Amino acid sequence: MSDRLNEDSLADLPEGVRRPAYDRKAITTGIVHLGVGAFHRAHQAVYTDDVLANDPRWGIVAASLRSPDTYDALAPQDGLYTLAVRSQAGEALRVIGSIRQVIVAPREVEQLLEVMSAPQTRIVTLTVTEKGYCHDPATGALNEAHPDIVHDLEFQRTPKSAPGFIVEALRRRRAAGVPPFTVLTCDNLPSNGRTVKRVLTRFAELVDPALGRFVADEVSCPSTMVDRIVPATSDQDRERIGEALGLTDAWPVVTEPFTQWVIEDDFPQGRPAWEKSGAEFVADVEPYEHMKLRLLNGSHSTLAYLGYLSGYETVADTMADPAFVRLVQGLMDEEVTPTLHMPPGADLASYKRALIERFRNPALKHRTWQIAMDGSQKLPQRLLGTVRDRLRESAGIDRLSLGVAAWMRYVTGIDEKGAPIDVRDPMAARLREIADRAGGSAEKLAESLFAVREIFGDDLPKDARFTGAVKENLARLYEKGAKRTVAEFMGD
Ligand code: CS2
Repeated sequence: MSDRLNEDSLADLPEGVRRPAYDRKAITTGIVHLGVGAFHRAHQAVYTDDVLANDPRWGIVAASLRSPDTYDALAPQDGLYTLAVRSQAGEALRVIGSIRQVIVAPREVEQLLEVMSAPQTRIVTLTVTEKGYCHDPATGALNEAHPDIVHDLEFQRTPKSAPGFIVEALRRRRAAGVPPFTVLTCDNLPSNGRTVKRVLTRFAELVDPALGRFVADEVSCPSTMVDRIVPATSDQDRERIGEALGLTDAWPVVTEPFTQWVIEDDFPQGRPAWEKSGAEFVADVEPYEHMKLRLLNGSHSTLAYLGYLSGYETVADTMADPAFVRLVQGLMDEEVTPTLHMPPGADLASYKRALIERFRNPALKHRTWQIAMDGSQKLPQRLLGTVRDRLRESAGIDRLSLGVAAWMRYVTGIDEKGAPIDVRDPMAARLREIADRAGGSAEKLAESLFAVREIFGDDLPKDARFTGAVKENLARLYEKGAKRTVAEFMGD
């Protein structure tokens, strides 16, 4: 296996491997994507690959805002990579060609700004994860004290952050009389279009009030609900896929058969016909977004913290324990579903059934540790919004509060056997300090974590039903451990 996947070796691929159904030389750039991680490559880039077969205007220039790793893997492959769709039935391989070029933003700032400012770029898509928006997770407002935002406001022409790049490119377009691109966020934020619009408008306003008004009035930021489970690629994946291809692919992406993309149809400069590859265009994404964030991601985070603490490496391992299946089923049916307002015709029951199957998929090695990452940025939209709705109705939060308690136990950075946990979170240092000061007291730990306003807001720490339920569950986790707590969990 010496040869590398690239334009020249495409013809050598085994017959069963699907490849781009278009002439890659004929495509032009219509989309700039920020955050070229596995999720983008298993989701939006695939929908776009389908579209390119009929419309060559939507090629993607993809930028990584931090590390050169994706560039190093994909540049020698002419941007090509393999999508491996895995289930118990087997693995289907497909080479995706929609990414024309990868840019490493920190070392090619000007090149990225140029392509973002080009008139033919009509959409800027983003998957920069929750923390990439430099916002306050509890309120959704721009965090003006964020080091990258402070930097980007001082050095506007050489930004580092996603908001900094977007606003500088919009400023250039406005100055040149080029209409603004549409900003399409594909991250798991609540009301993600509105959140990104708020962040961008505020940033632009701080640069120049007139630019702030321009962003507010002229820039369209449709909301989207994106869904596909994409675990980090492992070395075994690389090896297995390389063998099947007969070629080396330095960074394939591995995913599940399920995929969904619901998008608000608001693209003043035009858009690809993504509906032809299965995307749904609707007038209001919010109900879908709530459904997905609260059912899928809320369950995922709950499984991740409790599963990790119980010693389970992957979501599928966690779901092989029937007590965890009961817990998530109860969480979804009893505590989340009553808070959702779905459009008529939406089939929640089959959505939830499918979720249980998706979580169980043993062909995906989705590590609990991976999902546990960045909890400070995820908890508000995954669990705490649901908690607020339940408290308003004086309804039970037994399982929701167990999920929150498990996060608290996790961010202490010490597992149930006394071994260190590698807690990855922009607030990790602060959370660790709080935990160290609490010294193993559930009461003190919970009290000090409730005081982190960016996560819990001003209201939740004052609600005794919430704080009481979390403390009780946290005490149980300390006393019995996660596995026994879940096994003995009875619910309301
Ligand atoms: C996961 C998500 O890592 C996580 O936090 O919950 O990435 C999840 O797999 C996707 O949102 C599924 O669409």
